Amino acid sequence: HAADAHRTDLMTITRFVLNEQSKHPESRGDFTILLNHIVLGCKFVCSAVNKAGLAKLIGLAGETNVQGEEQKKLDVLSNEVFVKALVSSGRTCILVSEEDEEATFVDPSKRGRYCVVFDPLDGSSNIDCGVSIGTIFGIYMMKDNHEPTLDDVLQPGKQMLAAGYCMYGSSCTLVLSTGEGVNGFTLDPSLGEFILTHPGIKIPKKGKIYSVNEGNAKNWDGPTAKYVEKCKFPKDGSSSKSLRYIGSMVADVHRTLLYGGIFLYPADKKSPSGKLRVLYEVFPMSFLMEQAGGQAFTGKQRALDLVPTKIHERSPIFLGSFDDVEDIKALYAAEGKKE
Ligand code: P6P
Repeated sequence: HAADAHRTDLMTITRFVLNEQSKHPESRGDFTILLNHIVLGCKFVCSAVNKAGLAKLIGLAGETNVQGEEQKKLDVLSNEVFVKALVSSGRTCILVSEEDEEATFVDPSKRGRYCVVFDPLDGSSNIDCGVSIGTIFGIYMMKDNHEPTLDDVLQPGKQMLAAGYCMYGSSCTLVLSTGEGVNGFTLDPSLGEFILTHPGIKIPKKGKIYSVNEGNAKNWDGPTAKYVEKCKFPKDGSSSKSLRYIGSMVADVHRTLLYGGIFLYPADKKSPSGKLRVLYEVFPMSFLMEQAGGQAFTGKQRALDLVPTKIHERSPIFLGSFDDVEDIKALYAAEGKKE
């Protein structure tokens, strides 16, 4: 029966990526293999995060768990899992992780053509109170077949081949773009498979929510302060926006992608480059937003045009519904004219 078809015609993420790959006959399946290893990492972290409360995986490194083993902190453990999964894929040459000060150059015997930048467990300070956290990743192709150098990862976000995040919350949701739109997959724990649940995600053109840490208001610059003021006291008679701020980027961005609105982490006097990291927070989320019909702005330029000079560089970011980001771009442009 047609009604049953969707239940038996399981579109797993692996099948989905293989379908995508079939559109590129020249590809040798390397990307599919790489993605499968990222998915494996996400499944492991999902399982560890869900057990965290029980197995005392949370808290500081050095604590012992019920088995008396020394426990690694969840983000340290997640990082090790992703690094091992990515190296063992045999398809990577450089890895940049939020957890590692230096980039990892993969041994020539295991080297492939892809560079992966990732935050293995973003928002991990929220684990202990059960707030959703996530893995964020972006994938570059190395510039050309030479000895890999940092230049292969210090590329503007627009050069990314793919980006995505996996959110560990009430369900485990993986949102991915390979440059042809955005698709969401939900882990079916009974199958251990990510199933396509959100095909072709498009962000509403305008939203009713703004998402920012109001606690930093005293340090904001003019355009950000003016924009937030407009959200709260609109002059054009429209209704004010709601404030939703979870403080976990993956959760705030996921809500913005599905419901619309704008997420802001502005520069402020204390942190002139903002707080979020360019390579593995700003670029992947900006890539997804553009692919979903939204946009992402740094206060000075299109976020994906930024050329990073350091692997842990930060940038202010305003991302979300196209029209909402347009509004704050106008305020920064007006400020620029005054200078
Ligand atoms: P603040 C979490 O620590 C994080 O890196 C992001 O996930 C989140 O968006 C941001 O920092 C929250 O920062 O300064 O508002 O607590």
